[in-house]
Amino acid sequence: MPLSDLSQRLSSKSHRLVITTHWGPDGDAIGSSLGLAHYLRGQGHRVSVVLPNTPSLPLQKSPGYESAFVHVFSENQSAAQRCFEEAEGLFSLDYNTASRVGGEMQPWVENFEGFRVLMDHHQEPDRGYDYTYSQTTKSSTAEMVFDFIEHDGGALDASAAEALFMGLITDTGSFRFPSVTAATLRAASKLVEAGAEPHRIHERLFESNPPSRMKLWGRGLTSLELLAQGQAAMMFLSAKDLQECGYEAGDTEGLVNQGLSISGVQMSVFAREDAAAGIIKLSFRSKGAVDVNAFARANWQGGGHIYAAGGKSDETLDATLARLRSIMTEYLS
Ligand SMILES: [Mn+2]
Repeated sequence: MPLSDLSQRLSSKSHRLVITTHWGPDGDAIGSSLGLAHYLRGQGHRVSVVLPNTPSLPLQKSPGYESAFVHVFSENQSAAQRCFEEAEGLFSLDYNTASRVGGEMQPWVENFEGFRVLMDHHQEPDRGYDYTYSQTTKSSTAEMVFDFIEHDGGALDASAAEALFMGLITDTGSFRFPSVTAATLRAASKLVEAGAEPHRIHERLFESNPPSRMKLWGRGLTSLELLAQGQAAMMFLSAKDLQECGYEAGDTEGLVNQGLSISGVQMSVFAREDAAAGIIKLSFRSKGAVDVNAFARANWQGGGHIYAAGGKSDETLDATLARLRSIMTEYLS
């Protein structure tokens, strides 16, 4: 579907819009949502952003996060629900299926009565959107939002640029994943021209760690185990580890990528015991020909994209690790 269809719809008048993104919002989720919100507000629309739950501390420092138009569903349901009730149009950013927003917010997305727009780079998007922009080759949803804004032709202010640049950085591992293309770098260049300051964003994201994060990374790295003749790396943290180190949300984000830094490793998994939910949360990363989306879908009640996916296990940590050892080895042989 051409982007001009959406531009045309939006340009007809000032709309009330609600922007949503996935549970456990990461840098791309927050960056694409705030970036689009800043832009559309600049175009005269009344825009709110509804996040399913609170993001990590560094992401809370994103420009605009503290604004009155940003709502967290799990924190204030009535305010968030009002955004859905009042909006004429809904955006789904950085998720492919409504269940990704979490069970409480899911019906508000599914039963939304106005027009619905999906912009996302994950595979197999839900049907039933009025405007579907699904590009699985894109580095990030932020890059897709940039494309839309460029196509739409309005002014990109510094706050929007900063938010979108953050989405690019976080979803590309600071421009080093295979998903980075000339178009990604061109978008980055344009965002800097519009006022994004890469060093500030980098400092906010990566040099403001709480001590608990460093302690947990230490334990996680110590748990490293190589599988499949060195083609796979596995790390884990138990509920006890999390408790002893003073775990805060976001502390283990990115740890799974460390496995891929080992020579010869094509696939990395990180398992985290979530005692409150009674599950083991799994993160997968890969490179080359290894597709972790397929692996997570087939075995771990999850999915994502080729090189980055998530899943979960309802078994104990030990049983989960045992199963990972055997099926990862099988998958890579
Ligand atoms: Mn993304």
